[in-house]
Amino acid sequence: MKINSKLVKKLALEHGFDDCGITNSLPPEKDVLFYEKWISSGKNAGMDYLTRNIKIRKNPTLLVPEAKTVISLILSYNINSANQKYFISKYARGKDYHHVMKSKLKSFEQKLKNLYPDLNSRIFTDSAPVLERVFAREAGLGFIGKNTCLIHPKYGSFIFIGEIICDAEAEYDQATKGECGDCNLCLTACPVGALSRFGLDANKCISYHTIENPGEIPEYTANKIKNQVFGCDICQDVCPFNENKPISKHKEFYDSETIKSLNPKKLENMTNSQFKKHFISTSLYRAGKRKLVENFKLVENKMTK
Ligand code: B12
Ligand code: SF4
Ligand code: SF4
Repeated sequence: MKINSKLVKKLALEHGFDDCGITNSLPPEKDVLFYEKWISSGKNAGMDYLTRNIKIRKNPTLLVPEAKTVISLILSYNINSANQKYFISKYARGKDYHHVMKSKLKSFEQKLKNLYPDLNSRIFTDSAPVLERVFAREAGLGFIGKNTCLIHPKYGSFIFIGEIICDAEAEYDQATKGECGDCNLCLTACPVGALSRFGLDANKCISYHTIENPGEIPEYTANKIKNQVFGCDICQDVCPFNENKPISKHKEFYDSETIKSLNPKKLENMTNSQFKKHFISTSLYRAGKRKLVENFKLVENKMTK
């Protein structure tokens, strides 16, 4: 079976995605090698899940039988929001993108299934062993910068990636050719020196330690944290490719009252069930109340020094 790529891309834009590109489901060897080297040098820090399922990352037919095609889709979250006293990464100021992206992918997949009833497919965003940035680049949705982010020519890097992997054939897009050139702004701006030509070293990264690391933040990184309670956007904020980009049309990602009014006292006084009620629809919920309280303590200590 073959899907009509032009039609699928047109339907994706009509469905509200900001862009769509289509590529074959085998990731290039150079990217697989890069990934394996990244893992073997320990740059994944405590994210053990990244060391598992490497076979699947290399070969998506283990996720979707007979997989041939990746339909890669993006949503911009370039929101117009002033930084606050306690910094929360832009990606987490509105609704949890996993929910927003998944529901959009699901309804779009259904549209495709109505059009192609024999299509066998699955949707993914963030949570599966899929090399999402690589497929998006191969699908012509942008290049991968030295900050390791996918940079879309129209929307910049404040974008989420999702994909539909399916067993149909298609006309494929050309991979994006752009690059950073001589620019090194993100490398020099990163307060912990986590970026290099070997990728991002999560052992140092503020984003990793304030979001994903369930344990104590090591001294080296803790010393460099200023007001970052959850995540870090420095290597994207300094990027010239993010200047003058259109504001996201997806209101779900705009600042939510819950996040805007968050402060350490309020958080500490919340019961676990209140925390769940207020935060379950946001990306902060996954980190958990205890982790957020610890992060606030660290930041408050810095502010009173
Ligand atoms: C683990 C993870 C993290 C880790 C590690 C990030 C990292 N840079 O590796 C941490 C917690 C730090 C993180 C932070 C963020 N993340 Co994150 N994360 C992931 C996850 C789950 C896996 C990424 C991964 O495999 N990393 C390992 C490296 C080696 O792989 P990679 O980054 O994909 O890079 C590949 C290519 O870029 C290429 N490559 C890169 N450099 C080079 C150089 C050479 C020479 C070659 C040949 C190839 C090459 O090869 C690599 C692997 O094949 C993906 C979802 C997914 N399934 O892909 C989301 C994902 C990458 N994250 C995303 C986002 C939005 C973020 C944050 C902005 C938000 C946040 N969570 O704070 C920050 C951004 C920080 C940053 N500068 O990357 C988006 C990326 C959007 C974009 N524009 O690129 C993703 C795709 C989730 C999604 N579905 O939208 N993340
Ligand atoms: S997210 Fe922050 S700490 Fe991590 S690499 Fe980017 S600038 Fe450095
Ligand atoms: S800041 Fe410069 S080096 Fe870093 S990703 Fe953007 S263009 Fe590339």
